[in-house]
Amino acid sequence: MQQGVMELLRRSSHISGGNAAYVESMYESYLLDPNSIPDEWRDYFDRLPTVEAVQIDIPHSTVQEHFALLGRQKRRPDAAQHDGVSTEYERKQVRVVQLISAYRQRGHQKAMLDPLGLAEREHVPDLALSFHQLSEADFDTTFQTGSFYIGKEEATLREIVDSLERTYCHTIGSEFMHIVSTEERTWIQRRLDSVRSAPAYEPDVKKHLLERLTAAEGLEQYLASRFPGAKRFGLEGGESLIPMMDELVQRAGGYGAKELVVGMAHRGRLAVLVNIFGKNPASLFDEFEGKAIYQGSGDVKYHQGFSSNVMTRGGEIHMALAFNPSHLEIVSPVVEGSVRARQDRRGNVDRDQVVPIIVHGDAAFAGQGVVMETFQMSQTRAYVTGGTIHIVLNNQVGFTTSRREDARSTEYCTDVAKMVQAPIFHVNGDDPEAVLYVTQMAMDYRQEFRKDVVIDLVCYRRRGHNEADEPAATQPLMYNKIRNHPTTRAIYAQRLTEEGVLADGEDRAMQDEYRSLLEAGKHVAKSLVTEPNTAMYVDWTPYIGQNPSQACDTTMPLSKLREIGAKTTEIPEGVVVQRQVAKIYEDRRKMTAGAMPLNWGYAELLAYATLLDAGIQVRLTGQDVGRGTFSHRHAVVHSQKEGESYVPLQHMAEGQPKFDIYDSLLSEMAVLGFEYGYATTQPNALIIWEAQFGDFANNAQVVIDQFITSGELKWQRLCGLTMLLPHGYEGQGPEHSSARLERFLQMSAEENIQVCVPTTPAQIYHLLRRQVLRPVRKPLIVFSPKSLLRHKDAISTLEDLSLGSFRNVLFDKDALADPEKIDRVVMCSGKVFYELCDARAQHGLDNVAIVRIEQLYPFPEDELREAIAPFVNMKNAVWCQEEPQNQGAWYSTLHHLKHVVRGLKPGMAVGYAGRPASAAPAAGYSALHNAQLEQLLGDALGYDVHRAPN
Ligand SMILES: Cc1ncc(C[n+]2csc(CCOP(=O)(O)OP(=O)(O)O)c2C)c(N)n1
Repeated sequence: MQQGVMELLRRSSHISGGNAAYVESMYESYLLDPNSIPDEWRDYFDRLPTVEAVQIDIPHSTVQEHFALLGRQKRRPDAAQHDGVSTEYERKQVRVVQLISAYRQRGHQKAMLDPLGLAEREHVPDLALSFHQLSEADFDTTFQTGSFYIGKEEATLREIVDSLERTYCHTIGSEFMHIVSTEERTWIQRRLDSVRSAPAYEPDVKKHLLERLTAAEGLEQYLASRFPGAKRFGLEGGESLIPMMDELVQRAGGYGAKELVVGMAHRGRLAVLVNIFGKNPASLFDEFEGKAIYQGSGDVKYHQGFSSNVMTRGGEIHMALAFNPSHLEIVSPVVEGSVRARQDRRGNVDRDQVVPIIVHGDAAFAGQGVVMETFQMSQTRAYVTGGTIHIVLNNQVGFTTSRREDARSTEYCTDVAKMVQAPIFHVNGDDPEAVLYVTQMAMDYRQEFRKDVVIDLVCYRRRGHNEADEPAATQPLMYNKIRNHPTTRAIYAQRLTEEGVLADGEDRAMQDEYRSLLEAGKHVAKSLVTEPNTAMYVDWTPYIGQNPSQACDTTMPLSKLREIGAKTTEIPEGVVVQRQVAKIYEDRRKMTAGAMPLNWGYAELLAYATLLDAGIQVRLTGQDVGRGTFSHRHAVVHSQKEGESYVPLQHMAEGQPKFDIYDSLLSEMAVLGFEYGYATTQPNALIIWEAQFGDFANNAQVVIDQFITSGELKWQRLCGLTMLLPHGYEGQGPEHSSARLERFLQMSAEENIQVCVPTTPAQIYHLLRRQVLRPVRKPLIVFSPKSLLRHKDAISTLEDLSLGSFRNVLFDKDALADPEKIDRVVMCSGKVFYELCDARAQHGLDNVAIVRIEQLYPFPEDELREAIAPFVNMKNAVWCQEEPQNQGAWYSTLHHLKHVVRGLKPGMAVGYAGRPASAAPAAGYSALHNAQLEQLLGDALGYDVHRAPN
């Protein structure tokens, strides 16, 4: 386009000589940054034809108008009126515009961001006058200011440079020119330019800032003196976080927000708990003294969550600090999930009533991959939360690792945020007013654009990584500097005294007041609501202390089930369904009528549909869940005509609960973390994450280890999340066979989770219903099938759904017909059952019973005993699995099997029939896979695999 436009401009009879040069450079500036040139010129270039339309003439009147304007602008009293001089002036004018643009692009690199002054302020060539062919000799020349000098059309170059330095290179470094949206960029630019990045705050605002800094410093000092050497991951050096958080809460409240969910790591957490959330200092001191009473296995004090209500200028606001493990950053998606659940609960589609705030460490933010995943989720349909305020508590060191050479390759620790074009405000933590200003701007940006924004609070760490560490051992120069560096509070108090804002003794009085409150063990968060509005909480009491093995009635009258089934297959006429999908829906109609056996996909959808009918929300996410990786679900159909999608389960009845089904981005870790956050916030819903293949869940292992399996025992936080993990040895190679059952079983203890391997459509139907109809909220890990989705024998009837329930153990009905014939009992889980049945039939074996254990944890010993007790002539008991011996359920289940078998037949061993131990989950060659299968079936059923069947 550029060449074409230039040509067009040149050919215009009105543009010649110096004028053309001026317009050309103006146009170049426009291409670089449309906001860097005066509005009229931007509009003009915006309206220029594209290269294809370049032959079309620009109306002469338009060009004339602009040159009339230009003429007015250039005829300065100090400019001589002959052509040469005015051309030179015009050139300079353009250079000034380019200089302004350069400051916006790169001013942050020169800004004074480091309170310690250790980071050398960079020499940024683009900001030198000479780079733009300007010099100090031009200082007193007056130029047009374009969109920079808001409210002032022209200024001397000296004024312009002074203002640029103040706006872009002082204690705030703003990165926003990477944002593609002109509207957003202009918004930020105007905010910064209008007050030169430094608004004049009223004395009471300044005093409040100092009071909050006093709180931050006061708590750490108090803890240091009362509990010297105790680990608390103090905030010292980053005290500005407290006024920042305080402002975020107040400003969010002012916008009408009702809830805030905060995620943060160890650093400064105690200060936030006490000074922002209003945790009673006395109970914190009890924890330091080991007096606190914990339930379950508990957790350290700087991982504990908390919630409270505080009063803001816009009303009461409920705040939750998420429980988090030591694994840095993994709490981020959990916070997002919790926020989304709250927004959904409120029906807050504008996402302005619940706001996520996440505090990061600089090393963790730059290093942990889940940060990128969480950003990538931030605007997707399934996971959007309307923008997160990210605060990086950038103390310039990670444990002992220095920031530049080792901690990262990026320029800033915040660079990852640019991938979603978030604005990034770097701010010097020793300038509390600048901190306040960027905080206000960040919250305003979030509420205006509903997108993520980052504040990089550049500060330092006064002590070691924790209070027992000696930091000078690894960062000698930095700590030499820190030792002599006054605290942020002291610097600001001095500034306010000099400004005359503080009267004599006021500073001391503030400190004394805070300390005496602490000593009295009183609340120090002034806006805490002592009698909170309980309507803002969800009542979890119905789910607490429930027996996880309690029975559950999941039956439903057949007629009602048929009625619901019919609705799930209704597709409006206008939606033209693809041929295979139409066949699936047609088959479902037949299944509803009882004309066809019911398959897995339909049973699963009926579980959702019946729950919706019972008023229960269902949410299902994961990669390709709409169709289903194995094409069995087709819960979302796509019209072949218009391409739009239609979800029958969203059209079951007027005012039905939400049925959310979203294909996820290609992430496991952040997505599973998000769903954990959602499920721990919303008890009365079926929340499901499905892995594409079960083995991919290991990308989310941290979420599984740190939250799903241990969260309840560490933090007493219930979670009813369901994970569907496709699992089964189909000869597809080492990947995609195993969802690593052994890992989940190894993590099972204290009734923390449920591990199930359903093998029939009726079983998955009842299992999913049981998960939410029982008042038990425990994570459910389902090892779901692949080939069984279409297996001729893995079928059920509508009656099985209507009348049955989930059975932890499936008895062998055929064998029970004549139990005395049975001398061999094979116990198994999952798909291998069908292979065992086929082999038993092929070999004509009538002495073998095959019992399926469909729930492996909590292990159903009583039901297993009941299933095999009738086989009084049992001589062999065998566990059969398709997984290798070191994997699958064998080792973690053996003690239960032995206990049951020996209870019936004292001294009897339990044999193993399965693949030999293996480093990889499965064989890479299908011939080997088949040979192993034949062998394990023979071992289980007790025949010689080398002899042909009868
Ligand atoms: C995933 C993970 N890896 C390693 C650690 C160990 N660790 C704890 S704090 C820390 C340094 C964090 O540095 P930074 O993010 O800058 O936060 P800071 O402690 O400086 O506030 C490390 C490596 C951890 N907690 N989590």
